[in-house]
Amino acid sequence: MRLKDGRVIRFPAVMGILNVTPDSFSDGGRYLEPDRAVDHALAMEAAGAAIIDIGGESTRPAGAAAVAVEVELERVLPVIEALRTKLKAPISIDTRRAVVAGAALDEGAAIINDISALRHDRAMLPLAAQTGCGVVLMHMRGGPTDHARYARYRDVVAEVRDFLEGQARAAVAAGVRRTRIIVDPGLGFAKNARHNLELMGGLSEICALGYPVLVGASRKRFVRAIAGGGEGDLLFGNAAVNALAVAAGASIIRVHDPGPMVAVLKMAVAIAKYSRG
Ligand code: HH2
Repeated sequence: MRLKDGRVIRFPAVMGILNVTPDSFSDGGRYLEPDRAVDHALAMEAAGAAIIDIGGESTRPAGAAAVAVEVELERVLPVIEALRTKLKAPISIDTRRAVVAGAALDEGAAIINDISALRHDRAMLPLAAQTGCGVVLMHMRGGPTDHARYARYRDVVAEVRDFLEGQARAAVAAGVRRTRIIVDPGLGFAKNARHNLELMGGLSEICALGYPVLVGASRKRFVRAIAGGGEGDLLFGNAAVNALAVAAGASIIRVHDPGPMVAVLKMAVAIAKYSRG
């Protein structure tokens, strides 16, 4: 994907997660201090992450507390500003708020990663269109605190695919470039473990939409439930999800631990070249 500033992200790629929050479910509190956050972003880039995804609001299902917009800005902006001259990899800003996204883009972020697929804040769609940034459209129902309630589908793969297609079309109609859109089935957001597995099993149908697909399974509850909660169990559980995602045609895997997942991606890509399916 060619970004507005000319930088190119080669797919499939690893997106490294940087949660500048006190309460994210797996790394909350660890990178709240800007220097530590900056060091971690640089370490993830050195480990092979091609995108650094920075978020200042936790979306963990267990009653994630809504964060004031000022707090979200105070968390992410100093980090993005400090990374401006240090980081080569593009930054995506993980937010549902146009004020935060706009400020992050001004500081040099190149992609908006919006778990509400630009629906939460009406100013998000025009912002994305006007700035020419990349956009991640993720499927979710409800909001961060109540999405579990909406985990009901007749055919989760078809419904998620149709939603993503509709949101991508709406974004294009509003002026977002088709070539800057990434879609994401939103594993764990208004989905139970079975829904997540069905989405993984049907991922190639979502890839068939023709947009790069992002898969974010890292350390999520369904991986814990199936692979086990120990450090090794989670890592290898995630590795399996990411390898299968790449085999199915995913373009971006969103991970907390880029080092091992870059190795997983390289192996999956090498095999995919010889796929007969
Ligand atoms: N998952 C989380 C947050 N943002 N964005 C996209 N596009 N896809 C995802 O699957 C996704 C996301 C939740 O994970 P994490 O960032 O680790 O935790 P928290 O939201 O608690 O900060």
